[in-house]
Amino acid sequence: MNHILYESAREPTENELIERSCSFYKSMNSRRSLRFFSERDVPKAVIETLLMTASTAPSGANKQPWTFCAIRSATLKAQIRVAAEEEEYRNYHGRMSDEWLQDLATIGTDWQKPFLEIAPWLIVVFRRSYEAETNGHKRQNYYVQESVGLACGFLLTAIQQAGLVTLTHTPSPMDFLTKILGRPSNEKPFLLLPVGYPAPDATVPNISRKSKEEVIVWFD
Ligand code: IYR
Repeated sequence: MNHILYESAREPTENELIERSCSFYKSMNSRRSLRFFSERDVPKAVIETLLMTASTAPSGANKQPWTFCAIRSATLKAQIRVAAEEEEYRNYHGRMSDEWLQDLATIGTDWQKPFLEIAPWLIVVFRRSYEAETNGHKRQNYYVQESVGLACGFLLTAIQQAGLVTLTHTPSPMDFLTKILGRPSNEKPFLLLPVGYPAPDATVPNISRKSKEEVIVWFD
C-alpha cells in the first residue's frame, strides 16, 4: 500500500452546496444529443483537454482501460461515414426489430450520417479488454464496460461544460473503426462521438426527461 494525503477543497457551506448543485443541474439539463453540427473548427488543444478530463474517470484497479482516437482528417472522416452508413443501412432495413424502429420514429434517425463528415472532430472511444505485455502475457483489466462508460460520461460532461455539443453514436457493428484506425486486437470500439458547435438551424427531438418521482426512490 502506498498512500498520500488527500488534498481536499474547503468544505462548502450549505448555501454553496445548494447553489452549485442547482446551477450544475441546470447546465446539464440543457444538454441535448445533437445531429446537426457547424463546420466551425475546434482547436486541437481543447479536444486534448476534454479527453484528459475523460481520463480522470475512476476505473477498476485504476487500469484506465481506454484509448481515445481524435480524428480531424477529412479523408478518415469520409471513410468512417461510408462504413458507418453501410452498417446503418442494414440496421434500418432488416436488422432492427419493428419495436426498435417504432421507438426511434420520434427521434427521427435514419441510416444517413452526414454529421460524421460535417463535425470538425470525431472521437472514437476504445475499450481495452486486456494489456498485451512484451512476453505475450495478457494482463487483465477489470470492469472495463463500467470504467469506459464512466469515462464517456465524464467526456460528455466536459463537452457540455465547454459549450460544445456531441452525439453518442453507436453504428453497429463497429469493427470497421478498428480496421480504419488500425487499432490493436486488445482494443474494441465502444462509442463514436462527433464533437463541435451546433449548426445555427439545428433541431432536436421534442422529447422530455423522466420526473424525479419516476427516477428516485428515497429511503430516508
Ligand atoms: N445506431 C443507430 C440506431 C439508433 C439506436 C438507438 I438505441 C438510438 O437511441 C438512436 C439510433 C443510429 O445511430 O441511427
